[in-house]
Amino acid sequence: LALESDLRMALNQGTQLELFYQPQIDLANGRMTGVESLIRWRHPLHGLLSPARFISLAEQSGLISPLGDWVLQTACLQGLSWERAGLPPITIAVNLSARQFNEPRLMATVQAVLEASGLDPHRLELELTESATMQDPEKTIAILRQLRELGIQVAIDDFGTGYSNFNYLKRFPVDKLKLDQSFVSELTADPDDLAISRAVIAMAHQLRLGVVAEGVETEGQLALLAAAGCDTIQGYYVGRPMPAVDLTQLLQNGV
Ligand code: G
Ligand code: G
Ligand code: MN
Ligand code: NA
Repeated sequence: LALESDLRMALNQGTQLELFYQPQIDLANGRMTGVESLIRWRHPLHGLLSPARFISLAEQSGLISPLGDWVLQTACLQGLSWERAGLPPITIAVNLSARQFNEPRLMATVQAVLEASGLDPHRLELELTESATMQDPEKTIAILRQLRELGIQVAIDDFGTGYSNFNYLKRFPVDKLKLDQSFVSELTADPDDLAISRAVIAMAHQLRLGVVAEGVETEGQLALLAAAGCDTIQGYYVGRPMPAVDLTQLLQNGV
């Protein structure tokens, strides 16, 4: 496949891949307290490619390993550079695919990248989907404990869309749930989505977990989420995924 060999080349060469960063705003004080790293590929022919175009290809071909390493390393170095510049402290969230999370070398890789970069592990957050955590739930619990011991934060991504299993949610030592954007997009129009969002937030808090609402695009959605006690919001309303230089600018302006 052409795209697969292009991706292999992009990984070897290292200049076509770029991380974008999307702000996360703490509703308690209106400040940016984190960013989610989202990969982009500047393909020489096809232009800027979204991960939807190449992540599953990377998973199938095994290229997700070097790709994931690159993402983790780049995000940690960027986080360190923001920290060194004396900018307000933020967490850097990194998405892990199911295959990446279930690789035996995950812990060694994460530890090596943290040590090499010098980033405070408390600044790193890993986003896992329910499908990644449910492949082998007992193994997941062991890995989550090790990540926690390092001080890394863990969030369950796309919460509510996967194989939600409350029995395991109870046992998984995680820090946050990311309320999927499918519940947020119709929040002001669909009472069922509002009911689900409120219930997820209330449940998360009872379990001592934070909630990040994704895909917040309007002030109306923000108001309902704030009233429901949501901790953090992310979405076009507060900022699109953007290149590191633009995120730096936002941080410097004290947003
Ligand atoms: O950035 P959005 O703009 O298009 O991302 C689309 C999907 O790609 C999301 O599900 C997101 O979690 C995933 N994604 C983005 N960046 C990464 C990454 O660095 N690694 C993995 N595994 N998935 C990513
Ligand atoms: O699966 P994950 O949550 O990691 O992916 C986040 C995806 O959602 C990315 O593709 C990102 O670009 C996209 N996204 C972020 N904010 C918004 C938003 O406000 N509206 C929409 N429609 N998509 C968003
Ligand atoms: Mn995510
Ligand atoms: Na998500």
